[in-house]
Amino acid sequence: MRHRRKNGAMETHTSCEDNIIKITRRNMSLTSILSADAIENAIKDCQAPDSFCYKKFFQLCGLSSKTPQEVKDVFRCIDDDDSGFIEDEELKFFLQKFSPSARLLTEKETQAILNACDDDGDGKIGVDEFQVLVLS
Ligand SMILES: [Ca+2]
Ligand SMILES: [Ca+2]
Repeated sequence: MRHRRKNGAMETHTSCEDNIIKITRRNMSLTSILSADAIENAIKDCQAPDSFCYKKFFQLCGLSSKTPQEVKDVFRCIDDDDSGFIEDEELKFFLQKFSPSARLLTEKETQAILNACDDDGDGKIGVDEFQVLVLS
């Protein structure tokens, strides 16, 4: 009985620490890599539905000129559930990861991104595919 309770307490402690690490990592990612002005500028440019162009967006927010490692950090920030992939659901909230008040991407826009970068055809974006999309 005592042993069980001890284990339970330890598990709670661990998951709590995990959450803190995740939150810290997410908070630092985008703001420490990209300038707030550049992000604002990029979001403004695609305010109208279906006007999102990933190439232009990555250029305006400054991501295209970052290192592969920095692009990877941004990827991690967009990968909300830490699955190692950006799925369709996460892609919808793409702009909001850069600015919380930004709009959702439309179905057409998320499809356009997937069509452009999903090389292995699994319907989601891996980190390599994301780096190619941003840096090529
Ligand atoms: Ca994911
Ligand atoms: Ca893929």
